[in-house]
Amino acid sequence: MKYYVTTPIYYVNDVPHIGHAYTTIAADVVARWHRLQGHEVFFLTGTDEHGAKIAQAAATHQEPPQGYCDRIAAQFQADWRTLGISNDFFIRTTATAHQRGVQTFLQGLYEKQYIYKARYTGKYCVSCERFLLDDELVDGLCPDHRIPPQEHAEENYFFRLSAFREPLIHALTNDRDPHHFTIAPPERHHEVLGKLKVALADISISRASLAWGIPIPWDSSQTTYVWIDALLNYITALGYPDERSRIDRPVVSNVERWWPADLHLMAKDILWFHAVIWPALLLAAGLPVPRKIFAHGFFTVNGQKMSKTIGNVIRPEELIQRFGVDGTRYLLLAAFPFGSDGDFSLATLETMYNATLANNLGNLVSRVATMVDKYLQGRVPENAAGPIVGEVERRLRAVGAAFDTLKFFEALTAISQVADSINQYLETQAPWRLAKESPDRLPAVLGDVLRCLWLLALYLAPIMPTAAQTIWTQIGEEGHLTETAPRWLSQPPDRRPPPGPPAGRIVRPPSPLFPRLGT
Ligand code: ME8
Repeated sequence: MKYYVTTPIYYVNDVPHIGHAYTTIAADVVARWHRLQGHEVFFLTGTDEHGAKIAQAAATHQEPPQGYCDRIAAQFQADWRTLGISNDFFIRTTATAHQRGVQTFLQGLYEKQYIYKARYTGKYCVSCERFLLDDELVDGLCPDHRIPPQEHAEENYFFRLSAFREPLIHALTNDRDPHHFTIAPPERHHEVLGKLKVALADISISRASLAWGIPIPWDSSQTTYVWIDALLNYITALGYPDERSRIDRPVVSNVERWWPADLHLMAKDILWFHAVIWPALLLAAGLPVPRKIFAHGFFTVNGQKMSKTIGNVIRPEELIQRFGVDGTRYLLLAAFPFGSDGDFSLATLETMYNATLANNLGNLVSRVATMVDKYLQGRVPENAAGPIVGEVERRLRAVGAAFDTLKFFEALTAISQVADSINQYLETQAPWRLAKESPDRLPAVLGDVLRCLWLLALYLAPIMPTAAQTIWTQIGEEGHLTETAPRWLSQPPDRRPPPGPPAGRIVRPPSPLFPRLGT
């Protein structure tokens, strides 16, 4: 099975913050979860580098636009490396190959007469990079950015988006439509469908007065509207239009191999572009539409929208310094259900870190390693596989199902409850008492717990790859978890070998996985 997952490509008007990290970590979890099951994955992220907003940011920094974009794009790449993001490619919209792909795509639509020229007057919000309708304005201001939109009146090229209203409604509501696709969570599907049913107007796809963009191929006095340029990244990253493979049949091009995307992930702010404009562009070009579009919620920080003006923008490195990379990945996804809006405060993240990571999970791993070291001379005992192992495996299978449906919060809650149960099992079995009263029962109890930790590490790996590998090695496994896991997970549950490290392996003395935070 193959799986193509994307994040939005982020604007380089500022350095990455935890809003960008949130979606990128979620996409990384999905990518890692699929790889863990032995699927072939293409995971794409990148940066959106054209348009008025970026031109302004470069001017503010007194840098040439390309140099400015290079600097910020490098920052995104560095942050994603630090956060353990396993993207297979990083697309930048100022790359020559992307620009060529955009021009080929637009030329195709122009030749099919999906593009026409008209005069346009409208109110443009540079921060949104879109035109706002009069009824969207609040006191004459953009509702999101609280700034007055700029009046625009110019000749532009338009895309016949209105022609796709019926086909899109049909594709969304009929699963037998060859272009069927889904929008999740369901409330987002209803929201898009509701709006589509009201009306769908053509959209301007070029700018006459903005130089920082991709020239329209048949009229170099205009540049491509940044959103059209940006959406096309999802196919130009695959090498669209793949001239070589057209000559080279039967070689399968990367576009044929990976397109359509299985999942476009984003927050709800940019759903309309992905759920309506993007599929319409693809339909017009005769290309398949993405299979699923998932729009998660928007979060605030201490109850306020993150903004430079308020000064409450949190950078990923601030969380990493406090909670480590794995802690940050865990906490961002464990704080509230994926798909809902939420709020972060450093104080609640700290409480959660100490309770679930330091006290529960970290402590569990370290006490098991200590006991195996002390009572069994550090050796993994023969397989006993008591009922707790089957129980933990069954509960963790539900975690897999939660990953499949992007229910990260539910997955992490379940993992934490499993860790709780294993801790309770240790309390009731009390190996420290067995050591005195019936030492012959010790191997079975501790062996079971080791097997449970093996399972826990496996299901934790998409979220906390480093901690999972540390647990894996600590309980006596050799090699890399990501190499063993696909062989195990890809088999039907009733045919899998028993979980756990082989008997006789050495369990290493504990090192703290998640050091407790001082108050
Ligand atoms: O919109 N809560 O880029 P962008 C949750 N370039 N997610 C958040 C967030 C928050 N507070 N803040 C940001 C663009 N995000 C375009 C996209 S794609 C073809 C072009 C995340 O830099 C979330 O994924 O404004 C949101 O959709 C995205 O950042 C917007 O990033």
